[in-house]
Amino acid sequence: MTTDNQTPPNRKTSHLDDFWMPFTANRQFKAKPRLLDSAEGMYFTSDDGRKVLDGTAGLWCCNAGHGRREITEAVSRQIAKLDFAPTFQMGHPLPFELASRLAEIAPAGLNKVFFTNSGSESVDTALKIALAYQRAIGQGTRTRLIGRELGYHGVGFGGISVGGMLNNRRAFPLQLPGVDHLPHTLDITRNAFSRGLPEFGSDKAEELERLVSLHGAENIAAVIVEPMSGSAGVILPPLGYLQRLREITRKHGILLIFDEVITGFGRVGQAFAAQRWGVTPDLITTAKGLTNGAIPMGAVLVDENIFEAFMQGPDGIELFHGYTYSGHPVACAAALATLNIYQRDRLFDRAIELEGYWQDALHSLRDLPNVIDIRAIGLVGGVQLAPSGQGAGKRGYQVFEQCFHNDLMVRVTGDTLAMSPPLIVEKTQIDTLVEKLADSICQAS
Ligand code: PXG
Repeated sequence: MTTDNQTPPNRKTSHLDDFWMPFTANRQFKAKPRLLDSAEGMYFTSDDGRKVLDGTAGLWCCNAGHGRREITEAVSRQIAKLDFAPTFQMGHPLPFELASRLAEIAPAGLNKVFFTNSGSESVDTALKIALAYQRAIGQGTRTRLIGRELGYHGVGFGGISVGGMLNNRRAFPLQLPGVDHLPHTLDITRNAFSRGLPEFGSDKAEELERLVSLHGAENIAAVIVEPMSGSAGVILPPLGYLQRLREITRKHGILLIFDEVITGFGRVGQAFAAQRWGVTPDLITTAKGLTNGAIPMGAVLVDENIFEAFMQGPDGIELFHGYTYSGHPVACAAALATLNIYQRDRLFDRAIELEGYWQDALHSLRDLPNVIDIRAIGLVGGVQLAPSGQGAGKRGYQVFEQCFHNDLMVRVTGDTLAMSPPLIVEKTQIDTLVEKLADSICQAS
């Protein structure tokens, strides 16, 4: 804001100045931009004409690869036919059809679907449903929420309150009250270079019993965790950990929410991590892969008993919550086309079939300089480097930049490189990805 006696800052130097980029070092980026122009299959094309291998499915969302004609065509047809229709006290067929399709692939019982536009909205929706449900069943004292250290649940006030990534929280001190955090499960000392799920750490779930003893179960509404933490650097659940969380929550009448914004839609080898690891939560939050990233959309899958509890109340609106774009026709069309591709091409199975190859490939980096851990499951992997003497995150960022320079897109969080290629990836492309990553790690050392 400028006042009369203040001159506006004038650092406009290029056409990139006015977009305040999300989760980006704006000044650094604009001084040395990385711009993408188009995408097809496993590759982006950069603005300088390079083919860049997509090692991250965009931002963990393009699970069926880029430029899928079926999705593009479904979106074009739908926008021409019905560009928008309200879903508040009105309806159109697509969200009903999409909800049924999601219920078919969801864990048994999670067959009620609330639509949102993003992962952050899915998380806030799930937390609100959990609180309102406890009231609906006469458990209104259950208002506390429990998240986990290093958890990422998007950027809404609910999500950052239960989330556990310091930088996402520290500048926003006004958060939800009554939130606790379980300890994270990253334990490199005991679990470094584990193949598949790490052996040690299921005891970290016992901390939930301690929080129950401290606050009383009658005051706790829900626990939310990512079954596998994505953003914090691919942190896998120790063997038995999720099972233990389920036992403890069930015993105490606490709802369990799995945030599957990243793990949903095949990333770890089944439709949802809940199925891969045999633990059924009460709610699942999704987004990203739901539409293959083509149109923003999220969904919360809810246990039918939770939904039924709301249907026992007085006539009228059962849940005062929703978004203008909940069940948007164009997003639904994109999601339906996406689910068709996932099922027709058996892409979730591919993540299982390629898992061994993927793990071998990533674990081949073990002896490279500064590699201190490798974690991989399904078609997701993290390679953690020791921080350089210049500070935490510097080496990781250097490798990320070098990868892009070497025509490979990866994600970096701290000193961990995260990879989650589209599920259409071929073995030869896995080889290329790993070679380019290895080169970049060596060059950055
Ligand atoms: N929950 C989880 C588990 C997520 O990973 C969100 C919620 C929020 O989704 P939206 O659609 O509101 O962004 C996410 C998002 C990264 C990265 O590379 C991860 C996300 C988003 C952008 C980058 O770590 N996850």
